[in-house]
Amino acid sequence: PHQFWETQPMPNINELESLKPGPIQEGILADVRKDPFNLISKFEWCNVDLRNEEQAQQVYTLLKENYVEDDDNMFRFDYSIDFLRWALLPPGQHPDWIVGVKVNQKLVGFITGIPVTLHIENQQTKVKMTEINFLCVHKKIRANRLAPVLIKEITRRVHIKNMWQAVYTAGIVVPTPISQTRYYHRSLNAKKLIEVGFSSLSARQTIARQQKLYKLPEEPKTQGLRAMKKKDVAQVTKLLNEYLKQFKLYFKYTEDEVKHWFLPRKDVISTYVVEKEQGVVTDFLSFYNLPSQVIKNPKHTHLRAAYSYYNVATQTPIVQLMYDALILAKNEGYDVFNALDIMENEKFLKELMFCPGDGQLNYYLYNWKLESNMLKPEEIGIVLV
Ligand code: EN5
Repeated sequence: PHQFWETQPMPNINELESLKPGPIQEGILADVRKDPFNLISKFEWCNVDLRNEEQAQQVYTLLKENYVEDDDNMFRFDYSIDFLRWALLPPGQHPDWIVGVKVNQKLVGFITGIPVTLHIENQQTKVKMTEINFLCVHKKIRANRLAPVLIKEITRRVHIKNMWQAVYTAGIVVPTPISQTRYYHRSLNAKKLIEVGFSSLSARQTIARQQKLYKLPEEPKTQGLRAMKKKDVAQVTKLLNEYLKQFKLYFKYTEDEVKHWFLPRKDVISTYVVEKEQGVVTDFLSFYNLPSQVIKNPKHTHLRAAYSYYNVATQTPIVQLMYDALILAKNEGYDVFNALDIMENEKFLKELMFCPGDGQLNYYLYNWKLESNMLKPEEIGIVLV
């Protein structure tokens, strides 16, 4: 059933017992293929430069029309160009890790990697690797088995940089997940969620009752809460790295990376810090903007969704901090606030009236065997965008 994945250094359930923790295959730099994998005729590789307006537009359109949908094909992710630049041009990015496949100048396939340092299971094990995302094949050529070639080609380009592991997530199950997490949703605009079919009314419910149930105050409650600024970077970096150490999977962030990933960018990433006394940042919250296109609806074209990113609470109760996140997101015009059941999120999901969604998110490590084969969602300390 997984013709391709069976050829890859991914443990299957029966092998898990006999493997020892660490890399599954040792990589040999001299053995890495020097030239790109062959494509069927008319298909060509290209490196995509997202700083270029036309190329960014091509990627935007491919993803908007062909990327991830929910199980019932009602919604499809609609990543903006600014978001893609944020997600794919972090410090240290390699130009040939943004890979396209074209047919007669038209982009029909895509896959990306970004460099990360991943800490795995204990604080000593840190591995420089790639985070893979945005694998997309145009709907009209799905029968051509292009996805395995895209995966093999980016793997080759990562190997050339002497890196042998990857981390990625997917809504579907392939061999072999290291964790299975669930999406939770908090309604911010009950009427619209019902109108687009994102949520449904039970027999005894009315729109008015739902609106009342999910009503939020006009302003956040936490004293000293404000948008993150450049001057906060050093403190946020310390708070973040210290916080993440408790998880079995987390990235180590440099100050440059925190600047990139956390400084607010309009309609991309929102980060708010708590500055209680003069100059001391004690907590922060963040969420990113990922709208979905509503596939067939007479009244609405888009759903505005905020996704919980990283939140660190050392002085403010986590429930209060995240309640403020909901209020801020509501005031920024979002219809729904989404979060996974990872990190410490279970501590606020129920109390703040999040409901489990019908979507799962599976986490994967390429060419790495864990000590504990499966991680619990609350042991995961990384969020991919
Ligand atoms: C790439 N590296 O399935 C990985 N979303 O629950 C990408 N469901 O929005 C992988 N089906 O449950 C992404 N409403 C995998 C996720 C793909 C998208 C996806 C799910 C996540 C989702 C919604 C809408 C379902 C529509 C029908 C959902 C019900 C909950 C509702 C929330 C509001 C309050 C009342 C209850």
